[in-house]
Amino acid sequence: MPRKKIKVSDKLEYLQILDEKARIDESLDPELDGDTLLNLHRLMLTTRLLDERMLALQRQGRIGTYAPVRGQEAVQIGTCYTLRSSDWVVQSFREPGVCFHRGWPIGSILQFWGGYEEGCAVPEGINDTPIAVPVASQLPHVMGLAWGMKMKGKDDVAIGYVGDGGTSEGDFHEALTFAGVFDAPAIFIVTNNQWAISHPRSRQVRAATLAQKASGYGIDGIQVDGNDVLAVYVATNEAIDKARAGGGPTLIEAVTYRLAMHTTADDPKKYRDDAEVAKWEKRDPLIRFDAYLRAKGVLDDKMDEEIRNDIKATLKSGVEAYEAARDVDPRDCFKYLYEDIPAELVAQAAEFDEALRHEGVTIGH
Ligand SMILES: Cc1ncc(C[n+]2csc(CCOP(=O)(O)OP(=O)(O)O)c2C)c(N)n1
Ligand SMILES: [Mg+2]
Repeated sequence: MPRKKIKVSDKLEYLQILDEKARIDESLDPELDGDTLLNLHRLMLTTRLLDERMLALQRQGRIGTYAPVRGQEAVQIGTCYTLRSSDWVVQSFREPGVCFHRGWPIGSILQFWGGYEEGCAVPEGINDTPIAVPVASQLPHVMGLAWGMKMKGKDDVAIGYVGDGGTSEGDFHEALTFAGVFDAPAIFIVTNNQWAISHPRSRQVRAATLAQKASGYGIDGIQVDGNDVLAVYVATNEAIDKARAGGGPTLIEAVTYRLAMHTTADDPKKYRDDAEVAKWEKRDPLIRFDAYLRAKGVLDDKMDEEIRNDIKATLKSGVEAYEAARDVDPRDCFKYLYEDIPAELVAQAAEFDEALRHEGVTIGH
């Protein structure tokens, strides 16, 4: 027959285990032990409280800018929880929860958002790549790292993060094309938070899901409820196990919502309705998981308070470490571009010195 149907893929699934009312689908329950459940809770809460602290620090002028992650905590923690330290993590600019779980000191995360070059370095001994701000530019690195590990005969994986907006970039296409062709142990997490700054998901691409893009590259794709940490955990672990066993790459679309502004330089009230935000507030991943743990008898008020106090102490010492190391000389910006500093920069430096004197500002060294 000259015209017939070609079967492309009937594998696309949607996964939710814990629904918005904190009811679990017992047939899908991964039956994690109490310690693991509590750790997931602790890490999501750390991400939330860190986020709140970062926003406050930015508003107080103590860091430069910040890209909030409120509402996306389950995606971050569910995807990185079971990674080995030898696996590679490739982040975008909105993964503070992942950084924390991978062992980045809070002070290092603050240094990045404070604009210090030291914050661009990955802390020693952590197999992460530096935070990538150019959208989707990090994805070819996921593929490259994964392919490298395959060539070395290791069973480690590379996992990388990108937003809904990033799936429209050429780098996304190139990374998935190569990952598929080379059967690389790569996992691509698409955090579909419904917005790319002011551009809504509905105008990002006509495709009904972002997960279905996987089939264009011949790899597996799945869409999960990104506000259900159990679904994210299960889908990611399946992808990790498959990749370690030589089964190749997976794309996971985690459907969630950016509850706050794009960055601290943005005002989302200018382009989206409060009603939409309110609808997603009800799906908050922390509220859902908290209710589940309490109903299960894993969490109570006393434990919750202890966990919160622990987290607050960690955040406090992280902020102190950042501020103690913050005493740099802004005049350094004149020093490192030229071997022989041009006359106009010498003049600017003198003018800057004069301004500092005028304001009575004393600089550390
Ligand atoms: C290559 C590139 N183009 C544009 C920008 C400016 N920019 C920063 S974030 C962003 C939107 C990204 O949206 P999405 O991929 O959905 O990630 P989210 O911000 O929602 O986490 C844009 C356009 C950039 N950083 N890099
Ligand atoms: Mg987005």
